[in-house]
Amino acid sequence: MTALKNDRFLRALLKQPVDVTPVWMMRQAGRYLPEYRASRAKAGDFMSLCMNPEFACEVTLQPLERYPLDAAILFSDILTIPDAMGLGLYFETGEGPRFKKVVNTMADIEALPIPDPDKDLGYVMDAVRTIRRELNGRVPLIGFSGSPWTLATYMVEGGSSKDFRKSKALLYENPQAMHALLDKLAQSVTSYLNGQILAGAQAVQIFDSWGGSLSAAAYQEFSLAYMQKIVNGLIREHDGRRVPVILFTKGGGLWLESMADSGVEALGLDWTCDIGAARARVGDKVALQGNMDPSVLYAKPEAIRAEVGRILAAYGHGNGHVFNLGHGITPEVDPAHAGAFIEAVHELSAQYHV
Ligand code: 1CP
Repeated sequence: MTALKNDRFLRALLKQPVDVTPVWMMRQAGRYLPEYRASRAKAGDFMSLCMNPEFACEVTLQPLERYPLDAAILFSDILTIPDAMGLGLYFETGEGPRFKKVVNTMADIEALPIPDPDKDLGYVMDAVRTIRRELNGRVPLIGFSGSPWTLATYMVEGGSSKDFRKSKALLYENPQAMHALLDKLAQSVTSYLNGQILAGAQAVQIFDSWGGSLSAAAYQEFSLAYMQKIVNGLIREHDGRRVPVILFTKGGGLWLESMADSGVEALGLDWTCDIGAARARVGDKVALQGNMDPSVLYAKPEAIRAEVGRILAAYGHGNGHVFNLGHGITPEVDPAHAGAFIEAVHELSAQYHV
């Protein structure tokens, strides 16, 4: 394998010294980029982008052609797993993801297969291999999956939800069924992420986008416990290097201590936490990734720069910070503003690494 030319992202996750704070953006390949919209039109639709390794590679690299990002993230979606379980994922234009089949009962759950990464999700493994080849060591490649709880919400609701009415009703009415579903998803996610690592992903992130919708007790029992199972089953060394794991629970700021005890290398923070206070709470256990409000990118470059400076100062001197947004970049953002953000992180962070 080619040696990495820029490994500051992996070094920061392992709390090793870096010259400047590394930065990437959740959803960095996406609709705010005109070249992404052109590729999607060429492919036909979003799932065709994901399922064709050449297209997935093309859009993964697009933000790296524009900006000096410190990591690439596999272009795919968290909903590939429920699709591979036979639920039939499709996208209604402007409506977000939908499933042809939903999961309601213990019988539905028992009938779900655990996908084989190479047979059922081979297109994702091919995309990882293609992207690694094309990156040629420029920056590390991040693999990812949704958390069991986050995937379960889509499978039970049949798509996106604001209130998680059906998934929470199932959780409280029939906790055994919810546990059975989460257990199957934890097994599926573990082998999916291990497949990505063997195919060449150099770090992995678990997106627990909807963990923050749960009560403190339910979060422990129905989200964190299953992410813990995954972490326990992941390949942690590959090709002679540690493969760091990042856990991102959106809205999880109150539970950082227990997340830090899970054995992951890093926690992703949304913008509701003060990153300095978060650092004091987790101590030396984990690195932190985050946490600018993506809405700051609607403001002028000077305001973006000021907010980047504020977050860098809040984290303070020393190692263990990967800069990111607190959630995905939105389609309305001006690409020039994303550029100003990345430039500001590199320029303003050098003083914290001397
Ligand atoms: O082109 C389009 O219209 C599709 C928009 C889109 C994109 C660009 C979707 C549909 N997925 C993606 C790519 C994607 N999804 C990536 C690519 C890598 C990157 O550049 O970051 C990643 C990491 C995801 C992960 C994902 N998908 C999450 C977790 C992260 C998060 O934002 O919380 C979730 C919740 C999804 C589900 C999903 N897929 C697509 C949409 C619009 C959604 C969210 C719907 C909802 O809000 O419920």
